[in-house]
Amino acid sequence: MKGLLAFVALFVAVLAKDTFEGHQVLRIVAKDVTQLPLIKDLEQLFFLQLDFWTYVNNVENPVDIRVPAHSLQYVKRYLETHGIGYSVMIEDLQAMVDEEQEQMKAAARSAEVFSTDSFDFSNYHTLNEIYSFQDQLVAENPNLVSKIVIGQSYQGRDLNVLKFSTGGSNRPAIWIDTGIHSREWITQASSTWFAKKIVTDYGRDPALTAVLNQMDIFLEIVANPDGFVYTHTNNRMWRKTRKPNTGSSCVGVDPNRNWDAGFGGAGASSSPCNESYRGPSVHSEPEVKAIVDFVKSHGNLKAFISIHSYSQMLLYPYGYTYTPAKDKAALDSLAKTAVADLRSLYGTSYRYGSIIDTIYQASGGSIDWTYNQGIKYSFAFELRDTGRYGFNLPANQILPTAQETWLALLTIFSHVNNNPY
Ligand code: 0X9
Ligand code: ZN
Repeated sequence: MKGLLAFVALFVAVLAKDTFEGHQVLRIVAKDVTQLPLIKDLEQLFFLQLDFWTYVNNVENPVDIRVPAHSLQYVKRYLETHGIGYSVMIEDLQAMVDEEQEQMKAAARSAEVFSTDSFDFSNYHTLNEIYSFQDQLVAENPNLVSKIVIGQSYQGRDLNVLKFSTGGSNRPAIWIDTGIHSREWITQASSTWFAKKIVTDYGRDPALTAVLNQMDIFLEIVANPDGFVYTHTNNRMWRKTRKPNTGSSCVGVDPNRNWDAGFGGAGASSSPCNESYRGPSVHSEPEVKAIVDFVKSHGNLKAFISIHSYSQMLLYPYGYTYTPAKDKAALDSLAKTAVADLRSLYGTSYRYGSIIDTIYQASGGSIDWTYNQGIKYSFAFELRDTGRYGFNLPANQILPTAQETWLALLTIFSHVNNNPY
């Protein structure tokens, strides 16, 4: 009976999986500001079912849009008619998703992780595998790592945070979250590697050791577990939470527009069907509220780093306002050093600056809120790549991405540790 049920469940899951057959990702480059509203108008044409991977904000940044097969002709003709330049970034999205699935299947794996030494860091993993990895890491390193459950997701999954601590009580601390946007798979994958790196290098790498001798590190590898599970079972391109919206058939809130920092302002949507839907009220999403409560009750976080993908950027506040952060000069110079260190490994180049100047206006974002709470070193990363693969970064780039990002993280950690405030 159990076997039959499992079979039926699998069958339903397979049937329900969204396909991206015939979908292309177009990269649109506005040649002047007059073209921006024309591109923005596409957002309002709901029948096109466009998925904006980057948003319309300024002329410097291209706009990447996933266009379903049935809308391709319309969109291309629209752009051509208005003289707006574009290129096909991803020719066949489903082919990329299939390739990713094949690689996941080909890799030897087990849902239960028996040793973190044999964990396959160069492959993508399911939620269960990552959660099992976390428990095993704690079991192997009880004096350094513990697991804290900061709350439950909308669907009732534990929101797990790994705490790396060498002692003391309520030491100054660094927060890192990954995967708040569930489809950004390279972030959860890199984060899993960071967790192992910390236990491996403590006591060996002088820079990390100095940091951990005075500070704690909190790492939330899967900040949006419901969304993450959904990317595996139903829709690889799912970004938001999985909470239903009253009065709409569209599900989910953008957990990076839901924070109490310029909430509801420009750079977020009030429409539940939009990928940047801000939600019904501030901190309406349990995944966000759990972090808010943790940050407040901890009270001694000195750095807050939220890791996203893609576009290769290191960003600092603000995203909701053009008013420069009062620590802009300090943040800018630290970002500059961090991206230089990142680049030193494989030559990967990152842009850096405030969110609003560098990427686009975004209101209700996490690091704006933490910065306003007094956490001076609030940063957001956008990891690899710059659009060739977008959210479907091939698994063979996990290790290099994690390794180069680690260099930037260590630079930030050390700076924070050496510059108490
Ligand atoms: O739009 C976003 O939320 C981020 N880009 S993404 O493609 N990963 O969705 C950029 C905003 C960065 N701001 C904060 N993290 N606060
Ligand atoms: Zn993101």
